[in-house]
Amino acid sequence: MIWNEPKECMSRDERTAEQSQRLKETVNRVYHNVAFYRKKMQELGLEPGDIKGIEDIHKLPFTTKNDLRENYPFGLFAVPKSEIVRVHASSGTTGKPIVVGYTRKDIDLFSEVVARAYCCAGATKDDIVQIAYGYGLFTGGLGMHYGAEKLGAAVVPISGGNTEKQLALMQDFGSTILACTPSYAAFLSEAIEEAGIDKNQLQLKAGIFGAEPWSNEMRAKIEEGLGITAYDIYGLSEIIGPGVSCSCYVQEGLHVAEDHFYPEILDPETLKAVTPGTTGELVFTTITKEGMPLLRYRTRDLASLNYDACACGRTNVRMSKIQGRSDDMLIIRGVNVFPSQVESALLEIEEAKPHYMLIVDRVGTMDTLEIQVEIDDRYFSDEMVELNKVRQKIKHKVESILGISVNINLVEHKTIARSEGKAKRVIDRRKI
Ligand code: DLL
Repeated sequence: MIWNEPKECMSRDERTAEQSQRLKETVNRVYHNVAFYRKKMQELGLEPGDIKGIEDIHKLPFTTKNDLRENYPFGLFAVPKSEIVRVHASSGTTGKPIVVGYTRKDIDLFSEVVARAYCCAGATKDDIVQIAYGYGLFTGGLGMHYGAEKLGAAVVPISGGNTEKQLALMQDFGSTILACTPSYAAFLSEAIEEAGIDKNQLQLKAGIFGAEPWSNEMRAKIEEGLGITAYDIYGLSEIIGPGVSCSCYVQEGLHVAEDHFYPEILDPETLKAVTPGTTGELVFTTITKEGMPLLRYRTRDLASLNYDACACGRTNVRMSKIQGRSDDMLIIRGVNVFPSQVESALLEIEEAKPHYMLIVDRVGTMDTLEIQVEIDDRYFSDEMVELNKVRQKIKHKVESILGISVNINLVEHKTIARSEGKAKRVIDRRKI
């Protein structure tokens, strides 16, 4: 079933006409309501009237994570604060998170695109959806929750973690759809096996997994382990959260909700459009959002677009699975981590030097993060107790900024290799 056939199955001509109209409205809105965009457009000598349709999108300025950071927390909102009904936040490149705001209409549109994703995965109002994405500032839990309610399914808002309870409720309630990160899905499938639960006795039929990169091999493993069909859902807080795109039963790419989020693929170096089908950086313009519309937001995610017809009947463009990033962001246990966040934490600690190395690994299905930190000679000690105090202090600071647990490994000054060019700060040993 298709959730919103008129919107998901439009002809390309209708689509372009609608996108053009919506882009013009958005440009007008941000020009008149967001000082940041007015200034950027003025610097380019652009007025809203210069944007005549979607073909003019390349004239518009870009937006980056840094722009969000500089306008922290509410500087990019395009409506008075009284119109905002919810905020979410996600990791920034330093200590401060980036913040996004939604009007009531934005929440409706968020729920709409997530309902489409559930439908893509074959879910209906008869399903029981177990949501094991984190609830809170992260868009995953609440985003998937509102979408499932819009669909009319029964939601089990268990949030992430607490594996024993996940398994108990999955059996007792007969959950039919599981929504969580792919790594947690893999972890649950192992836990099911270890607990001696027969997967064929579970009612689960599909999973909607995203928020981190995963491969088709991983998909096959999860499908086998849980006895389900697994679907990919993509999104980012800046644009809406989950539901920017999702895969259908054809499993050849993710349909973009392009009546709301207009995608471009650009060469990350030249910022020029690549030839269709080529991998480059995904850039999105929100064309219906009210609270915090963004023009040409550089996601740093690498993917390609495919405009061919899809056997499922939806006509909206498909993006490939995410192939990587054009920056150094890592996703560890579903949480976005920038090496620069670690650096800004260390700079606040007297005993630590800003020389560090992140070592990411996957033990079984669980990501681990070890951080090697050089400490100042003055504080290096033979006393375990003293060193432990320093370690705890660093661990506490880093964990409070990253939001995940880490192992801190203290090393002596000048242990970590210095580089003459771009410092190598990360060793990622995971096989995704
Ligand atoms: O991860 C939103 C989300 C929640 C998507 C639940 C899907 C399910 P952020 O925390 O802002 O938002 O992180 C966004 O996560 O730029 C990608 O790098 C990565 N990402 C999200 N979905 C996928 C996916 C949420 N399906 C960042 N495949 C994005 C690969 C993904 N990477």
